[in-house]
Amino acid sequence: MSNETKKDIASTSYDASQIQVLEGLEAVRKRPGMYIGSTSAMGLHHLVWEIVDNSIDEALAGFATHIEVLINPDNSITVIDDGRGIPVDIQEKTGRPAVETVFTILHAGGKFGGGGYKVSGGLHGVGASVVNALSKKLRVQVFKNGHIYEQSYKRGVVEEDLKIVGETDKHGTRVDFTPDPEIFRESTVYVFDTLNERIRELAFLNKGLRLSLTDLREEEVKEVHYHYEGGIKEYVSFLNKKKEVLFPDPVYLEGEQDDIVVEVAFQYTNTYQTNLMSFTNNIHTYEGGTHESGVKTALTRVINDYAKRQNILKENDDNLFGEDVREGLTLIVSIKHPDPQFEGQTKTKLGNSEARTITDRLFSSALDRFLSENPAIGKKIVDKGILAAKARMAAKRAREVTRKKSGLEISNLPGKLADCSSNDPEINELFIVEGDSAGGSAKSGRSRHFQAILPIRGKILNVEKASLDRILANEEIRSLFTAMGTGFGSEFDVTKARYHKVIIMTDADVDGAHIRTLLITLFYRFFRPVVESGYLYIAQPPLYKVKQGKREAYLNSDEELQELLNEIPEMPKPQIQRYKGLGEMDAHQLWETTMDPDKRYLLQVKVEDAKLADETLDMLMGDRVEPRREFIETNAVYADRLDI
Ligand code: TTJ
Repeated sequence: MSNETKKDIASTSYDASQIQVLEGLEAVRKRPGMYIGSTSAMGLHHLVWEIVDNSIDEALAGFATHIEVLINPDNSITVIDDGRGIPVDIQEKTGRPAVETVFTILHAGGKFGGGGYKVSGGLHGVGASVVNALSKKLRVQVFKNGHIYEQSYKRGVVEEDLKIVGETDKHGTRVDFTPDPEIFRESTVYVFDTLNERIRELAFLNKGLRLSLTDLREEEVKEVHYHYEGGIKEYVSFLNKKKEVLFPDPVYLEGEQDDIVVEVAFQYTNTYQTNLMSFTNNIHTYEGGTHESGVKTALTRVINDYAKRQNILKENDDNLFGEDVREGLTLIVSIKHPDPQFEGQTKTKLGNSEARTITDRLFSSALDRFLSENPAIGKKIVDKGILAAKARMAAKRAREVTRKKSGLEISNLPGKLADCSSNDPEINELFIVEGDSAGGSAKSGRSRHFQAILPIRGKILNVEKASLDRILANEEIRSLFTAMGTGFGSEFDVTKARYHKVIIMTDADVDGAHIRTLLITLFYRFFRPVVESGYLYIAQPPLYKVKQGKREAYLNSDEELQELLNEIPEMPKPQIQRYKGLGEMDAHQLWETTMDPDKRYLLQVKVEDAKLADETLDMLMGDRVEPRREFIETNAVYADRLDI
């Protein structure tokens, strides 16, 4: 081939790749959402993960051991790793340095090095060129072969050729980028906590890897370092930190087959909740998938086999269900797969069928060995599963009874319920009232047509501590379930709700607040769709009544009272009555101040509020005394108006 022809080919391919670059850039900047999900705060943070994922890949390949992320004072981001450094040699196909291609050609991310586990092939997995296109400025430095190579870009466009700017004995890659405010119009301000949480998770998921985050925006520099030799085993301990555990050390196992690495860590708590998380190549597979179902099947099978072998379950006993052996379980399964297939609504469900077989096999044999070697723990786990099975069967019986009795016939409704006469859930309201005397006032004060009253007595069962069968045996709770008409557990149906406003009406004191927290938790746990539909409310009974001559007013807070007292004349002397409980109001007062839709003020309970109540209760009523005492000590001043 003549020299001239060679040059021709080179320049042709150069032009071609230039066109490819510009077209790619334009596509990304025109529809950024297609590449990074959105241009909101989510998309802004996504840029960091696109870059960090490349360093994680280099760590998974066994070369990088440290990854540093900096939030600079101007909200630009720096990511540094100590890997091999992105290749700088000229590629035959493009005639450009490989590193330039990484930052300018769409989807070029995974092409170098081949093989290995690529995080950057995952969720969005669009690579560094997208970050580059969406950055006002980006600079890459490669520390390699004794040199520091550097190239800069503006909105994805190369400024000048890759050049050597210094000498070094280090190896690694550093990227500095400033998100483009023309793209991220909502905000270009990074949130420390958002970055921090994912970086900590990445440290848990990649044992031995050192990750740090430094926030240089404030005078007082914030810096966190993560390094977990135990990986997901430490993650499980972290998740169970505030819970009482069945055995002190989480079980951890690791195995590899056909280039698929499987890690599982688990530990039982004495709660009734299950916390099972799965990951594939560091991506949280929220929708589960084959690795998750492999673990679940194995867990159920191995525990049942063990229970029968040890004669804890008798030959003819029913097997424990999956849900039984998962009660109280905190488990993480994390796999690394060279070619993951993500499916499902949000592409967070693993589809590879071989992942099921491998996870099942590896986990089965490890769990089997663990149980054989630790019979005392094995017994505890089986016993807990048997209790859960009993609760499940009790719940089923209870459900059958409620089903038989269900329907909207008044005769089947709980005796204590004073139902309304309307059959229209849209206008119907259920007041859950603490105490019989307040219940009495509410019954006589209400508008019978659309307002129903359910009085409950004392402190209802704490649903956090109680097991399912006790919850269902509790009379107060059963009447609530029946009154609501929604059914229970897997048969729950929010469209059957008999009231679209459920109003918790308790005293404005600490006990009232506690009962309210319990009720909200109950709804959060067992009627969550009711909360999600916005049907749950809190009544606001007044704290004070002020009377001056013939005029009177009801006030809901100390501030309102003070305001009123400042406004009205000093004479005649106003009479101030402080309501300690609903019982102190007569039927008419209760209607006027708290129940009359025209005058009352209701607080709608949002799912986040309910979640908070749930967590508060978890802490206040859980087994561990220490956090509870801390809470009460630090909140002692507010105890009088402990609120949610
Ligand atoms: C690929 O295979 C040959 C040796 O280098 C491998 C590589 O590309 N390693 C690598 C890339 N380490 N770190 C990166 C990287 C780091 C950042 C911060 C950003 C990007 C896009 C890549």
